[in-house]
Amino acid sequence: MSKTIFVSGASAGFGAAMARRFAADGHRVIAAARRADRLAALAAEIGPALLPVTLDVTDAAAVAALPDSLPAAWREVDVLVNNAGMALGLDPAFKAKLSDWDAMLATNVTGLMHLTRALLPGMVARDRGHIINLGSTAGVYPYPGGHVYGASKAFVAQFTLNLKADLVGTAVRVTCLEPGLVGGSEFSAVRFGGDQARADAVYAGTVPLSPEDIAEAAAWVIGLPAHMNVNRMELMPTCQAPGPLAIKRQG
Ligand code: 8X3
Repeated sequence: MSKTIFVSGASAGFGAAMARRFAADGHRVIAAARRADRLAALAAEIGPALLPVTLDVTDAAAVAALPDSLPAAWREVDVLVNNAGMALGLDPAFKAKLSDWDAMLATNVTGLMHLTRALLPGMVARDRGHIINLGSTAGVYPYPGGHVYGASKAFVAQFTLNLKADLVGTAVRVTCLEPGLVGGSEFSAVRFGGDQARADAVYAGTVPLSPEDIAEAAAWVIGLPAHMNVNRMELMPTCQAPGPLAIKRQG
């Protein structure tokens, strides 16, 4: 059955891959992002199955106004993919920029909360819907320099489970997708302030997951029978594993 799917952060990476995949599967996609030029290119590529919406998820007023600002034929959102998010910096916590921490929380946590709060009431009223939140293995397994990024993704995972608790008795589903190493997106370039060589080094010699792999997982999750809810799904490439605990040896 064709669904109307709202994807935040749809101008690149996982979001753009999901927009392409969902449209190819016969769904309609509301593609939201800050970069209107990227969205226009995606709309030109995908055609009328895609509605581009310029939106900054950290703009609380714009997010609150979103449901009523959508064209009437697009207002009944069946699936919200809270994909917008980023990591900034990999310095240790005692050197990290406070402004980076604030920016990560504003998008990964507050933006996700606000979009959820804006679109969830309609889903509950229609007794139909699915929220897919993009968590991360960084929200489960700590690593040096992960501090606020990992903590923001731990929030996403727990928020997902707590939403589920409130939605028992409705037909609305909630899922946290938790990818590990994924190449082919702007993620690492953004984390390193545009240093492409440093970003490329993250994936050197690996076969990471791709944005299309994440879209595959999302497509599977939303296509499951209505009585099946995937609470959390952790995804890693075969070449990755949760690391050993750190030990400082003497001498
Ligand atoms: C991304 C996972 O390990 O690259 O969410 O930070 S990691």
